[in-house]
Amino acid sequence: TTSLPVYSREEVTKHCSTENGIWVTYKDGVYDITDFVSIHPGGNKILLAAGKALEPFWALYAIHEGEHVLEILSEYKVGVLQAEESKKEDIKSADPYSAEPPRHPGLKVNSLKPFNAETPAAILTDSYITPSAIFFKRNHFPVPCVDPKTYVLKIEGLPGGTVSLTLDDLKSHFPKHTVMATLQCAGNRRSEMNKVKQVRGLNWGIAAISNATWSGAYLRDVLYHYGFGPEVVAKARHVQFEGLDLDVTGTAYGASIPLNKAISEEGDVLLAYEMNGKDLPADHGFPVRVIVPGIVGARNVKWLGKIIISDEESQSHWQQNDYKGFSPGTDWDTVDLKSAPAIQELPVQSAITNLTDGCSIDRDMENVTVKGYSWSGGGREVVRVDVSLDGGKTWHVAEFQNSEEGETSAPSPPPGKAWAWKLWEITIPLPDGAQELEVVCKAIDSSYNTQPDSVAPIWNLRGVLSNAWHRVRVKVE
Ligand code: HEM
Ligand code: MTE
Ligand code: MO
Repeated sequence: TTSLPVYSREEVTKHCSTENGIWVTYKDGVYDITDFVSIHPGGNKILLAAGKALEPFWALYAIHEGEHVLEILSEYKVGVLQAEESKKEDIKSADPYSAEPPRHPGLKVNSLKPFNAETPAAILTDSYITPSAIFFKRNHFPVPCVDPKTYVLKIEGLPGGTVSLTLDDLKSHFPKHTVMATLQCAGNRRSEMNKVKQVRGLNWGIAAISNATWSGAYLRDVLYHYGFGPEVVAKARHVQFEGLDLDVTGTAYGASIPLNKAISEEGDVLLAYEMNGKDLPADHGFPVRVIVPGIVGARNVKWLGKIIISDEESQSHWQQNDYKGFSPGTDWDTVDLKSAPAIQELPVQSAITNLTDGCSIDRDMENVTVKGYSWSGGGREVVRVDVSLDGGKTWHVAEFQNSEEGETSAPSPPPGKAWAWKLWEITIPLPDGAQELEVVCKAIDSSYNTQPDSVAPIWNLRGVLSNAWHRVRVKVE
């Protein structure tokens, strides 16, 4: 074995620029991460740790706790830190997560800091409208504490200059509209991609998706009220949103949507201040968030602080370098993050919620019941869900929950405005003598788009857009 050179802290500190190389320490190891910086999934804030110890930064992002992160780091080891010095490392920083809201104990937590959790799959489709407490939560930073009395929403890019609105302005000057919309994270079902080949991101199961009613003012009403018109249309293409939640560098979460979607009468884009008939909960963007029905969760900016009408997309990391799809052949060494468009409308999706992979059912049962959800992006309605018990050789058409089922019913949406999911169910006779079933579902939307049959051809390095047929193996015992 070769023994690595020993470096002092002072020496490491000098390596904090691209010219001298970017070095960091972790415990008593010294790492040259110059080549990793541009492919870091968390973006260039990694440079904050240049020449320093990683620990205090990683303490802010528990996402780094996994073995996979240490594995990546180990590839870049170039030396060890002088013995006495490594013990001196005790840089404590105040915990920015000390004021997080209370959360439902049933949530399946993916990461605590920032808080990311999904609804338990078994209860996901128990109600058509997901109770807010168990609605999936996807935060990139600490939840900001916003005082509704002093809250101001700024709008830039209108002819009359910057507009400032209070929460009261929003509630009292504009008609209140309620829209039922399903939100889905781009990373929903990422864990299935991980089984094909490791991807980078939170290991979401099938429940980074939930359905709620949202109430507030239409974004278009607000924009038109403050002077939006042909003059703006001539120059602008995008509407950017900035959150009030900040990362360690003071940069806000941000995203943008096409201007057409924002102002269309058919778009139903809301500046929402209520979720399921109550004030927005802290985790879901209190006091105001934007709801962009049919569009990937990431653009539904919470804790909305600013709206910017612009000729360009949001320059935020999440619009420019993340939430994009790539070829299965693209890896972190070859990826050109700028080359793909930002995800907006999501593809058609469905999953089985009442059976889990590896579960067993009683062979004396005559029938097997399969339940799940289905949804598609862009307001495309799911028109059919097919279910198979034999891995896709033979198929049965599932039934949507209908109006006879009381509160679980979905009123049929106008064409092109199917913002909410459709829950489905089917009971199929148990095939004679079957030892094992491979239960599969796939949805078809109003454009006759359907889900791909397997994960490998849609695998991508970030694990987004995971919408292959959902397959669950069930033992018959
Ligand atoms: C995400 C590795 C340093 C901030 C990630 C992920 C990996 C990674 C693998 C994706 C994790 C996952 O989703 O499974 C590393 C390595 C580092 C490093 C190897 C050191 C060599 C840092 C530093 C910061 C940082 C110093 C902050 C100052 C972030 C953030 C994310 C992230 C914010 C999350 C992005 C998101 O929300 O999806 N990092 N990281 N990282 N990293 Fe790092
Ligand atoms: N808005 C802000 N300000 N900060 C965030 O971290 N996360 C986005 C989006 N809006 C986020 C945000 C992502 S990736 C998703 S999937 C949805 O919020 C999740 O919304 P929810 O937590 O209400 O389910
Ligand atoms: Mo997301």
